[in-house]
Amino acid sequence: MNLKDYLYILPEIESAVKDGKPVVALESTILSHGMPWPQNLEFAKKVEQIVRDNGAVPATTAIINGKLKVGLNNEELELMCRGEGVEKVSRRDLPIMIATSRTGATTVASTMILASLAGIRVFATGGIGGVHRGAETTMDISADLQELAHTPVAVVCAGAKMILDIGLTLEYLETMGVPVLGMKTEDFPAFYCRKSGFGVDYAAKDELDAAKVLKAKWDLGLQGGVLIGNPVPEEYALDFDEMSAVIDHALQSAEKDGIKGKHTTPYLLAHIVEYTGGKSLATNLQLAYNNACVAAKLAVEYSKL
Ligand code: PSU
Ligand code: MN
Repeated sequence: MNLKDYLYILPEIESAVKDGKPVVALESTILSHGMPWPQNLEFAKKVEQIVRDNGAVPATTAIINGKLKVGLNNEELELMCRGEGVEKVSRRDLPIMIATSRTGATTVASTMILASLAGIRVFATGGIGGVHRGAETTMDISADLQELAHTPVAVVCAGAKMILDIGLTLEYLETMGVPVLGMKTEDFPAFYCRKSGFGVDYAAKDELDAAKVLKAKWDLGLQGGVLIGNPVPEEYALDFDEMSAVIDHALQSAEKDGIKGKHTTPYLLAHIVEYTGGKSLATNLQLAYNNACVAAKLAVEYSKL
C-alpha cells in the first residue's frame, strides 16, 4: 500500500511539515454541517488567514471524490461550504468514503486522522463532540473522544456545548488519559460561555507553556492527543442561563423529531442558530477565530522546541 494513493497534501503544507515549520489543521464539518451558507465561506477563508497572520500554514481537511485532502483550494472550500451532497465523515466512515469515491466533511475525529497522516500536530476547531446528555441510555459518545485518546494531535477548542454532558465528557477524557488544558484559565469553557462549572487539569500560562506539555507527552511516546480549552473572548460571550434554555429547547425538539446518531449534533447546532436569531453564530465565528490564533501560536512554539 502506498499512502500517496489516498492522501493528497497541498505542496505548501507538505514542504512546511518536512521543514518542521508550523502548520495548523482545520476541520470541514464545522463548515458543511455547523454553519449556514454563505457566512461559512467567509469564515473558512478568514480562519485560514488568521492562521497565516500568526505564523503558521493552514490545512483545511476534507474527503473529495474519495481522496483524503489536506489543504483545500478555493473551489474545494466552496464545495464544502455549499454542502450539497457533502456527508459528515467520522472515523468509521473514512474507509467507506474512499471505497465509494464520495465527498464528505471531516469531523474533529477524522480531521485528527488526516492531520496525523500528514504529520500535522496542531488543530483548531470550534467545539468538540463528547458524551451526550442521556448517554447512559443512548450510548451516544462522540468518536472525537476516542480519537483524542489514540491520535497524536493537539486540539484547540472553545470547550464543548451544553448539548453535551460536560462533566461526563471530562470524565471520559480522564479515563482515556487525555490531558485537558485551559488556555490562561482554570475553567473548562462551555463554547458560548467562558465557564462550564468544571475545571481543567492544568491552566497553561501561554502557548509556549502548552507546547511544552505536548512535547513532554510525545517525547515519552504516550499515545493520543491533548485538548486545549480556549474560552471565547469576553466581549462575545453569551449569557449562560439564556443559552441553557435555548439548548434545552433544541434537545426537546430533537427528541420530538426522533433525531439519532450522527444527525444529532448538526440538528442541534442548526436549531441553536435558529432560536438565537444569528446571535450564537456571531459568537461561534469569533470563538473559532480565537482558537485559530491560539493554535497558530501553539504550532509556532511547538516547532521551536
Ligand atoms: N460541536 C460544535 N460544532 C461542530 C461540531 C461539534 O459545537 O461543528 C462538529 C465537529 O465536527 C465535531 C462533530 O467533531 O460535530 C461531532 O459530531 P458527533 O457528535 O456526531 O461525533
Ligand atoms: Mn454521536
